[in-house]
Amino acid sequence: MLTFYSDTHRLHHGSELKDGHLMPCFEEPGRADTILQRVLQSQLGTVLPGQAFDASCYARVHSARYVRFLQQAWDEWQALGHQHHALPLVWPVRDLRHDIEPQHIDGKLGFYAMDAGVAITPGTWAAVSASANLALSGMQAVLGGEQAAFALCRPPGHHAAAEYMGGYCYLNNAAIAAQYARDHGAARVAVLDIDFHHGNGTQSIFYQRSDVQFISLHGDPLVSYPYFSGHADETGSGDGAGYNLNLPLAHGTAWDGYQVALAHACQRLQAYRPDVLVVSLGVDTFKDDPISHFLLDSEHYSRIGAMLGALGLPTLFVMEGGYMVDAIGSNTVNVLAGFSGQ
Ligand code: SP5
Ligand code: ZN
Repeated sequence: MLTFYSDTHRLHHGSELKDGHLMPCFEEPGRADTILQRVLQSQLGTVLPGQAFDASCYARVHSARYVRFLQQAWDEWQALGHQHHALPLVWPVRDLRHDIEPQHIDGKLGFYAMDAGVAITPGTWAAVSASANLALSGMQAVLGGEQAAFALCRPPGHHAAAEYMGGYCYLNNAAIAAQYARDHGAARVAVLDIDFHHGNGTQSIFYQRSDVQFISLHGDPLVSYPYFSGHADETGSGDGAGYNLNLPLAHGTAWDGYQVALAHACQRLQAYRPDVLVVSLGVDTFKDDPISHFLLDSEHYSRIGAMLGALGLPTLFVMEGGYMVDAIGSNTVNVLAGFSGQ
């Protein structure tokens, strides 16, 4: 399996609120470093740098003004004399106006963010665009005939929707890759999201479409981030009715419960008969993950990989979350090796 990786991720490490304190984000550069190290140690295959893509590829799933905001936010923030990271602090909830884009950067940050886990730093745009380019490079390889590819994306993407960032995510790498497949010959694309957190951004982007199926296994939003998305009754609307499947699971879910849900997801994927599968691969379902609440063990990641491999679909894996840094390299590679029958 080809892996796509770029060092540019190092330019981004944000800050977030944790239990009322501003702290360096759990989503940090060491994550990608450990995963890369494990990929290199294993017999997985070649690691490639990926190539540049035009920002118009991102604007197939994000709005043009949102992409422009991401590109310009640091400069606007810095122009006010700020040196620390930019963070949103006011949000247009419920009956507040969200039909007018504010001019002031403080307003724009809240307008384009769902939470305070998405700091803008000097290197954020470079890192998020490089991350999306890895997903696009991986998809290009799969469309070119590779059975599978792994985009070692950092920052992750699945919480980012058409017009907002959130949960460490800025550009939705998986959605951008899925759309690229649609634009280059695939009639139907499925996205399976196995990160612990609901992939609200990916769901939102494809919610009204039948050409991209979205399936997610995640912590029940009644008790898990992102709290406001991911319930089982979200099944798609309009043309997309029936093409969105959420499988929320209780805190404390271990392999026995997890594998039943994953088998159900696999059945639905098979019934859809996609030309390409995109897997939003988060390994924050691990028992020792510091911010999540499932109880999977390292061996279970091999079994997840084997179940996905049995689908026999051209597959792009896109890295999402996973914060127990010592374990995420082996857990991630276990999925990929399990998929490849190793
Ligand atoms: C890509 C991804 O995995 N994003 C996750 C973003 C989660 N952000 C909020 C997490 C809040 C968890 N608080 C847990 C406190 C643990 N003591
Ligand atoms: Zn996650």
